[in-house]
Amino acid sequence: MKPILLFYGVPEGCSFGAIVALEWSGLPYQLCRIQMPEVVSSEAFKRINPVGETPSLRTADGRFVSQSMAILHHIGAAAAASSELVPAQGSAAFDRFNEMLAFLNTDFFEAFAPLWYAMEHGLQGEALRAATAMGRDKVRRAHAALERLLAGRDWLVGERRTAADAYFLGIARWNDFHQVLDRRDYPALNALYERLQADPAVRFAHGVEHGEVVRSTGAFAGHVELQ
Ligand SMILES: N[C@@H](CCC(=O)N[C@@H](CS)C(=O)NCC(=O)O)C(=O)O
Repeated sequence: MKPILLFYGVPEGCSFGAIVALEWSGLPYQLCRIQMPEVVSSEAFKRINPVGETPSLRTADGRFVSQSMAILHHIGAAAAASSELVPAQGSAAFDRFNEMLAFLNTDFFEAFAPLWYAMEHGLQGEALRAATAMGRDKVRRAHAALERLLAGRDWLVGERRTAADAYFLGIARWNDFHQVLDRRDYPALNALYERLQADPAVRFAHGVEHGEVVRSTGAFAGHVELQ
């Protein structure tokens, strides 16, 4: 058995939550840095994930798993049950976890898609205006929905953080890039965001993305090259 290996995308991709979840898991793991869009779309990386996206993960028994939801579930199942990264299958918390993760991975993630598309494809004129208006509207709606989903809760699922909270942060920070809204207008969402920002695993993941030398509070076993 080898350590889990996570292929994470930079800059500031949605792999962020998987790095945080690995830190929280206590599992030994390595990281492989994948530059977007150049390396993620290369033939070498498509041998790992034919879709050409990050995150991807090599499991301890050598299989490749892609898609954030599958990766976060894998980490949760491999970690000690006491980590509570993913609630026990069959529990009410498990249903809530999947509900939150699906919302984040579809509605919340996709809300930002027109804004990224406009930027990455250099849209101009009316096309730019249309994509920007659509993206800004979708981001506001997704934040309002998440604020309602969070009502009365400190964490997305229950009394404790789960892998869904880690994934949330990796997407929510995209607002800082596109400057759509003031997060403080969504108090429960903002409180979750700030609580997570203070977490040592989150600070570690930010440092890793920025290529800094940072101390793991989990069982990080270093970087490896794609080759
Ligand atoms: N459905 C996938 C989406 C993954 C995805 O879109 N990843 C982006 C980064 S957040 C990516 O790799 N994009 C390739 C690129 O930017 O060239 C998942 O949930 O993991």
